[in-house]
Amino acid sequence: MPYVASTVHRRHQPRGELYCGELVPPFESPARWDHIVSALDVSGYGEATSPDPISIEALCEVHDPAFVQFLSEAWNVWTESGQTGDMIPTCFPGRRMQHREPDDIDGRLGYFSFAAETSIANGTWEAALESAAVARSAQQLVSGGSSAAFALCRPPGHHAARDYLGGYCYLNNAAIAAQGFRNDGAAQVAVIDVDFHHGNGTQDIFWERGDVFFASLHGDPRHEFPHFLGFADETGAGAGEGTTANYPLLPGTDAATWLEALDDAIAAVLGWGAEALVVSLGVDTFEADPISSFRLSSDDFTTYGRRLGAMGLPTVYCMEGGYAVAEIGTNTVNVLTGHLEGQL
Ligand code: 7XA
Ligand code: ZN
Repeated sequence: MPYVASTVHRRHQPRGELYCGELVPPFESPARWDHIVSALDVSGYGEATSPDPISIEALCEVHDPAFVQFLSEAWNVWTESGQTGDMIPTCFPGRRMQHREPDDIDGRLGYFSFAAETSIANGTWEAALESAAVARSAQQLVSGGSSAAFALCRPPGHHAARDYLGGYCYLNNAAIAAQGFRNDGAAQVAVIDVDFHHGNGTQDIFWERGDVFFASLHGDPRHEFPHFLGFADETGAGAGEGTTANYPLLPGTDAATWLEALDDAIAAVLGWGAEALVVSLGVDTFEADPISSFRLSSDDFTTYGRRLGAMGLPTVYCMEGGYAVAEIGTNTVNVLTGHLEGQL
């Protein structure tokens, strides 16, 4: 399976993450990427393919142009206004407040964010843009004839909605890949999100679209981030009614329960008639993940990779979360290798 990656991700290195009332070293670190590349190398996946540049117009197929404009200029505007720290959002539009973009950069930051663990630093925009390019290039490899490809995206993307960032995500790489499949001729595209956290951003982007099916298995939002989306009764609206499927699962969920939900999601996607598949691949469902609570073992990743491969769809895997850094490479490669075994 070919994989697409770029070292430009290293430009994104926020100084800290707000976690349990402390500013701690970010869980979403450049080392994650290094461990995945090493594991791909050891397992014989060969050299990475470099991405082609992605246009602003391509981003705006799934994101609000005003949000993209904000992301592209935020760091420069922030530093030119005399700020020296990273951009941490601290003020959000609450219920019954106005949803109007302010002029002030701190106000704009809060307006375009939903969570404060995610900051914008020097190089964040360049890395996020490259991460989107990685996803789109992997999708183009698949549309061009490869049965599957892996997009080693960093920063991740599935929490980034049409017009807000959060959960370590800025641009929604999986949505960009799904839109790419549509542009390249697939009439119906599915996204299956297997990250521990609900893909609120992807759901938001495709909520009212009947051409993209979104299924997510994740920690129950009553207990887990992002808390305010991902309930089982969210099924889409308008033309998208019935094309969203959520599987909220309790803390401590084991492989048997998780795989049952995956089988259900796979049946829903196949029954709907998907012609291409994007997998939001977070491996923070791992039993030793430091910020998550499911109990999948490294072998379980191979098991579910086989089931995804057996769907027989042209597939792009987009990297999302996973913070057990020592095992992130093994767990990621296990899914990809399982996929290759399953598709035979
Ligand atoms: O899939 N998303 C993640 O892995 C990021 C979750 C961020 C949680 C932050 C909670 N304060
Ligand atoms: Zn996650």
